[in-house]
Amino acid sequence: MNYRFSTHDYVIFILSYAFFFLYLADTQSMLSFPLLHAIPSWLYLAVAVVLNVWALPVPGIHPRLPSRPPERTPLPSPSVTEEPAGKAPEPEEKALSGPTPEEKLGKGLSKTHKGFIDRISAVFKRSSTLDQNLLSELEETLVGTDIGVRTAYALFETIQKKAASIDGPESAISAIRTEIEAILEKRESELVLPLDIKPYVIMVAGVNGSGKTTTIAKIAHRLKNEGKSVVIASGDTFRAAAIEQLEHWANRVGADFVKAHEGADPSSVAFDGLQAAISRNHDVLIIDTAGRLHTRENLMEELKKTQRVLDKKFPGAPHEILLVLDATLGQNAIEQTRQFNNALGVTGIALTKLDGSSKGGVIVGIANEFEIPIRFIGIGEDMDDLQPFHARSFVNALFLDN
Ligand SMILES: Nc1nc2c(ncn2[C@@H]2O[C@H](COP(=O)(O)OP(=O)(O)O)[C@@H](O)[C@H]2O)c(=O)[nH]1
Ligand SMILES: [Mg+2]
Repeated sequence: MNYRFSTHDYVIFILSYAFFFLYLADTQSMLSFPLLHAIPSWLYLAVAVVLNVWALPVPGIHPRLPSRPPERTPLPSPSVTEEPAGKAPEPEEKALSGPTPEEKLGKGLSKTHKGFIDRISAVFKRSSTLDQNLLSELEETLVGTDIGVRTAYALFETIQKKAASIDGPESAISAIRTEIEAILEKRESELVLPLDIKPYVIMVAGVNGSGKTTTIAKIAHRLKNEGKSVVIASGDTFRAAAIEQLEHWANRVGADFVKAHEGADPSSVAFDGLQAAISRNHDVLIIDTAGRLHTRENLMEELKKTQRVLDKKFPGAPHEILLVLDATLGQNAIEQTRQFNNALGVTGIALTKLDGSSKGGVIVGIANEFEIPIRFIGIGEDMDDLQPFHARSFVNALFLDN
């Protein structure tokens, strides 16, 4: 069972033993206080037993454990997805064994399939000859998707060049698929921790609500499963609730946590995190950052300052500047990448909320316009719903008609 005792649990345990000793002392007539002695000894025992059982991590009994199986760890505030109302619940056996990563990816990308691939397919289904009319319709459709104008034209030109060999809807879609895969393949590069860098410092940036905090929790969860020791620093000091949210997840995934107070200087929190990572001998430090600031000071300047502070203390840090992007924003994500990359030199991207978006085609635009590795994709709110980005499986899932 993946449950860690918290301070709260230990206090309850200690209390339960205190009551047990009171019970023993009372049965041996060793309680010298008349007030304590007046209480029947069975009551001490009952309280001890109740407290002890209460602190056991048993689903349905423990106050902070859900009564459903704990393998899947949902995030606290599910965002609204476009699931049809009245959908039948998944069978119990399915929930226990769980879908495979491929099934999850296919399901996660089903909305993007409809919003991107189905639109292109529809063009070819209207006519079987690749004439001028169809080509201009394709051009218009591609520009209307979320991949961005530049990438739309690049894709269009490739198809135009291959026009002679395209003899029907299937070969047209297959040509587009090949091109998309070629674009995405160039950005496939998993986040691998080098053995000679310790602590490996990951600074996570992105606008508010993009999914930074939950992505940090998911990455920490992955790293912990790989046997790494992780410390998380709460550099988003804008709201106290954001710090608490991160602390909750750090506890939940078993990562060490460096807490800041609301309004603290983000770069000094990052510095404290680095200091803690070094002195406590952690493998990885993950730093959360703000998507906006208390002061009118420029966010990018603040993030650059954090970068400088880290590099000064530990030359080379941060080793990864991970930009978290929300797929539901469509083409805005391209603009965000440009801004963060110009300011910070982004070294990796995590694209979140693909499961809730029909605009996931934006990943093709990002991959085409920026030479930045795509490290992760977020396809849901469970801890395991962050997958390393693999171009081939992504494209397979994207073109899956489900
Ligand atoms: N459906 C879905 N929701 C996500 C995903 N990643 C993050 N979220 C949700 O997005 C919301 C904002 O996330 P949060 O981590 O607080 O964003 P932050 O402001 O950048 O730290 C939360 O409700 C998360 O549960 C994802 O991959 N899929
Ligand atoms: Mg946050």
